[in-house]
Amino acid sequence: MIRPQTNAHRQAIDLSGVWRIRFGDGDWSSGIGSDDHTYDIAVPGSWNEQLAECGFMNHVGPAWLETRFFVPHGERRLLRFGSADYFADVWVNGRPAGSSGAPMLPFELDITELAPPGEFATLVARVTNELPVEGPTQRVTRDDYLAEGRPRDEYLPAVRFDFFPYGGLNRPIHLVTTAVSALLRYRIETRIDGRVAVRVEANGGTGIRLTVGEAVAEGPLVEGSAELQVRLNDVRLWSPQSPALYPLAIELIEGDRPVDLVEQKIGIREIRVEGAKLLLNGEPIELKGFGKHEDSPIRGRGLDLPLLVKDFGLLRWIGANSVRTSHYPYAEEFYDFADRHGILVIDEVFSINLDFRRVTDVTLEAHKQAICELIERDRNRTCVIAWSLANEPGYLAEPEYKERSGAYWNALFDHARSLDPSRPLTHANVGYVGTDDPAFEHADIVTINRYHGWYSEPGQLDRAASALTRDLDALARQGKPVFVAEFGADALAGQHATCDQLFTEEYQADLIETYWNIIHEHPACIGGHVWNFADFRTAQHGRRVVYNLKGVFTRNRDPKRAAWALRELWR
Ligand code: BDP
Repeated sequence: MIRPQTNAHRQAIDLSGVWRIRFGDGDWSSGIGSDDHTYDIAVPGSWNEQLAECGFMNHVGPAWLETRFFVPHGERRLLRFGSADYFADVWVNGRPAGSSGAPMLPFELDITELAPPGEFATLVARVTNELPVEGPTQRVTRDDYLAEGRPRDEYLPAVRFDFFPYGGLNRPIHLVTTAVSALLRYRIETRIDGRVAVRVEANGGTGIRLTVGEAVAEGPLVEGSAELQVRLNDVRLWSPQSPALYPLAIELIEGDRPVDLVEQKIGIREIRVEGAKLLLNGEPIELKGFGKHEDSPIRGRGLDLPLLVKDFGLLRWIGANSVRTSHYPYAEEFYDFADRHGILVIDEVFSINLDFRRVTDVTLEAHKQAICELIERDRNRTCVIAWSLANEPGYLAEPEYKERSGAYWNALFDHARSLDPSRPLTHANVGYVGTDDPAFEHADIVTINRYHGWYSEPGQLDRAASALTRDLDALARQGKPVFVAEFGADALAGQHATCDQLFTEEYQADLIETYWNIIHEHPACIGGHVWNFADFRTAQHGRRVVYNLKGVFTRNRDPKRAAWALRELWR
C-alpha cells in the first residue's frame, strides 16, 4: 500500500471535514438519512467527546458515518483510510466496497467500479469500537468482570486496558486516483556505507527509476517486480542529533515515459543489538523519552496536527530522543515528525493485557496479521528502531500465562523476525509476571514496565529503588539490553506536599528522578521511558480522576514539576 500523495501521476484528495453520523445496529448502508438521530461529526475525530452531550461519550458498538465526495477522473480510484477505530465496513453509492484489516492500521479499497468519475458519490462507513473476544486485544464486558469476581475492577466503558476506547474515523481518509499502471508497494533497505536498495512491486510498466539524493539507478521490471540499488557518496547518517533525510523517488516507466511516481524521505542509519548494548550507527545509545497516547481534548484519538507540532517541540525542549507508540500504531503523520526530528520510535502493535485464559489459535493468527500489517506500513521508516509485539500480557498474573505462552511467543517472534530481520524485537513485561517472563527468551531487548513506588511500595522511594535495582540485576543475567518502557506516578497539577505523598507534583518528580538515576547507572540498562508524556483520558474507574495523571505534561501540555526535572536530567 502506498501512502497517499499528489504529483504528476497520482492524486490524493483529503476527505476530512464534517460528516454525518448515526449510531445503532440497523442497516444504513445505502444512506443514514437526515432525521433527529443523525448528527454532525468532524473527521478525523472520535465521536466520544464531540458528541458527549448527545449521549455518546461511552458508546461502544456500531456507528454509521456518511459523506459525499466528487469523483475526479483517473483510471483507478481508491479509498484509503488511515485507520478506523477499530473496524469498518464501507459502502459506496450503496454497494459494498470492502472492510478494514487489523485495527489502528490503514486499509485501501478499490472503488473504480463503484464510483463513476465526474459525479458525486456517497460513502457510508459502519465503524465499531467493539473488539473481538479472541483478538490480540481482547473484548471484555461487564459480565466478564463479574464472572472473574472482580467487581471493583469494573470500567466504563468496559475495557481491559487503561486508556479510552475512542470510536470513529480518527485518521485522514483519502480518495486516491492513479493510472492502471501503478506502483503497488516498495521496501527500502539502507546501509551506513551509503547503499540504498529498493524492491518495488508494480502493476504494468516496463521499468523502474530510483533516485536517492543525487544518485540514480534504472532497471527493468520482471513479473511485476524490480530490485535496484544506489550508493550515496559522503553519506550523512541519520541520528537524533542530526536527522539527515534524503529525498527518495521511485518512478514507474512504461516504454520511455514515467507513468507513476512515489516519493518519501529516507535517513541512513543502522540499529543493532550487541551484548547488552543498543547501537545506533555503531555507537551505544541511551533511550530517553516517553510512552505516549493519541489523546487530546474533544478530538479524542483524532489526528490533531497542531498537537503534533507542539508535542515534538516539547520532546526537544525536554531533551527526549525516543517514544514508544504505546499501545498501538499511531497515525502516519506522527512518524513523519519523528523522521524529521530524529526521534527514535519503538513501534507497538495493538495488543494489550492479553489474558491467556482466553487466548486461542484465532488470537495468535490475528496477532500475526496485526504485526504483518504494522511492518508493512512502517518498515520504510527511518525513525522506527524496534517492534514491540505486545504490552503487558499476562497482567492478571493468571497461571495460564507461564504455562501456555511459550509456544505463542515462539510463533509470534519467529513470524515478526521473518518479516523484518533488520530491527530488534521486544515486548513490555508487566511487574506481576516478574522477571521470568517466557517472552524474554525470544526478545532482543528485555523490556519492563515497573510501578514500584506507586502500585507497590506507595510513597516509599527507598523501597521502590531497591525493588527496581533487584529487577534490573535479575534481568541483566540474560546478557541482553534491558529497557524500562514505563515508570511514573500520577500527579494532579497544582497538588503539592513537603513529604512523599502520592499524586503531588513533588512525588512524581522525585520518583522519576530516583528511577532515572538507577536506569542511567545500570550497566545493562539502555534507557527508560517515563509513563506518560501527557495526562490522558481513560475509562471511568475508581482509581482514576477522569484522566490517568501520569503525564509530565497536563492534557493541555502545561509542564508539571517533573517536566522541569527531566529537562534538567536529560539536557
Ligand atoms: C501500565 C500499562 C499502562 C497504564 C499504566 C498505569 O501498560 O497502559 O496506563 O500501567 O497504570 O501497566 O498508569
